[in-house]
Amino acid sequence: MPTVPSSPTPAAARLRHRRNARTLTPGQLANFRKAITAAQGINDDRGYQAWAGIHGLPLPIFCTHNSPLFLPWHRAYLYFFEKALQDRVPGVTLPWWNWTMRHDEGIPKAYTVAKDPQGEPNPLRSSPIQPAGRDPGGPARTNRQPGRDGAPPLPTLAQVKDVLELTDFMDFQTQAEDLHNGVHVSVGGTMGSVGSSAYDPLFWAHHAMIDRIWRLWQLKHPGSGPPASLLNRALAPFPMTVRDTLDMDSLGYDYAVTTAATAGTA
Ligand SMILES: [Cu+2]
Repeated sequence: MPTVPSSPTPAAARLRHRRNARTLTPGQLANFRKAITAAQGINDDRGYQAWAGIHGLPLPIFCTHNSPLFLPWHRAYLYFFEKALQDRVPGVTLPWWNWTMRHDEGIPKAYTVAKDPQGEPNPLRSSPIQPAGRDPGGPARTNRQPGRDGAPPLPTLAQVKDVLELTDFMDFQTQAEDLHNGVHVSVGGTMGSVGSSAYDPLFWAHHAMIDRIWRLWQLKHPGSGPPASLLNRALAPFPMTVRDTLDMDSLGYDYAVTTAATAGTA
């Protein structure tokens, strides 16, 4: 179990911005790759394998799907994983994959090219999967199968806009999770497995997009949120409750151009 800080960073911390994976500067992309590579090189509970293992395998499976905690739990997960990356490279943030854009390209090139500009293997393309993190008989590295026969198309901007119109948090969350499921299935391979999906570096970019959609929804429906009965629910194994995930100022991050753009324009 990775060691997590005892409490979220206080409000005074500087606000950091997550960015669109397709518009990272070469320096931002290089820093993010450096952080992932550094995390991959650590074999204790600060390392990539340990963080990926929280979601699904090895057991216990902590992630919450089909649950009222889906969005808050994954927000906490990304928050602490991003902190772990910032321990490797100060200031890095998780990019998001806006899967409503560039359906012709599909997965952003940052995540698909074989080599980085220095000719080193691209750590965002695939990751090892520790033996206990594999599905029975599953592969030792992550893989993807987008565009295979039967792969559903990625969600569209119109679908995201419809979901953002929903005024009730639980309705919104359920439909956002449905869109999210479709992306996992569309990518296929490791991303199609709850047990192993978090080992694929693309997982974090996909979930950052889901988290961003929640942020856009929060801005659109300022008086709405999870029902009071959920606010004190704990988000194990993280030292956060649902309430702790609601205020971006206290979390210390936001999405670049969030307030100016809809989900489709960045
Ligand atoms: Cu997911």
